[in-house]
Amino acid sequence: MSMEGEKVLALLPAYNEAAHLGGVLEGVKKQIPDILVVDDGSKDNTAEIARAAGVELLSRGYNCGKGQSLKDGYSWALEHGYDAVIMLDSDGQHDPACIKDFLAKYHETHAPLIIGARDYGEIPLRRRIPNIIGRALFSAAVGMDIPDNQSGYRMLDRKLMERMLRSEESRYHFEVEMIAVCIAENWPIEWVRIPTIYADEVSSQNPLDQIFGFPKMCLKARRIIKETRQEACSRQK
Ligand SMILES: Nc1nc2c(ncn2[C@@H]2O[C@H](COP(=O)(O)OP(=O)(O)O)[C@@H](O)[C@H]2O)c(=O)[nH]1
Ligand SMILES: [Mg+2]
Repeated sequence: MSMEGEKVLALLPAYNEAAHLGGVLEGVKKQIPDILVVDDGSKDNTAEIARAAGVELLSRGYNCGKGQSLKDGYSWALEHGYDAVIMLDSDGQHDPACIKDFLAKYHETHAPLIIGARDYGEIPLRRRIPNIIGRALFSAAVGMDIPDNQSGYRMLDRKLMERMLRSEESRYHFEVEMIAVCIAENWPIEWVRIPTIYADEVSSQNPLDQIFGFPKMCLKARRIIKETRQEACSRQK
């Protein structure tokens, strides 16, 4: 999609999302014509649904993880001359109608990273408490208020896509690493409000990994910030 001469691509990672992908793509098409689905060894007919919808598709026979699929999507976008991507989940948790809010924010700020932040007030209490604690701990770890570190609804410019292709993270921590990279590089992060949608979806993340992985993730974010800043300092010497 062209916005003041800028080409923007919608990027949807999809793993076994046959039940939701078709509906999500219909919604996305109303907002933006250029769409890429990255299917990553799905065992259902995710790929057929993308083909039937007439969108661009990268599909491989084995699973490499969400982070790797996003990187594949960025490489494709850069090769095809896109200036920015808007990435969103294919499981129905992200309302495609918000794409226009990302475009408006990008137009206004040209921030390298714009993240869709869920309004925690809308989340059931059982989920809200861990979210509030997680927000406080993560924000303290990285030294900046990060209202939503988990959200996969994001817009990235070329500079950040190129930078993230250097990441070695292939799975979920990729998105947290992206936040750390922006903080370390002093690249502004902007936010748009998105609704919280819990449908019948089941997360493919293991709950124990989510709990015990959290402190590790905070430490990793701190380490990335420190190392990236050191790298920048030694470049300047
Ligand atoms: N291509 C690809 N997509 C994935 C993979 N794992 C998850 N996804 C997609 O990433 C999005 C978020 O995954 P989900 O399991 O719902 O995570 P959660 O909502 O953060 O709990 C969905 O669109 C998934 O289909 C993967 O290994 N490969
Ligand atoms: Mg989900």
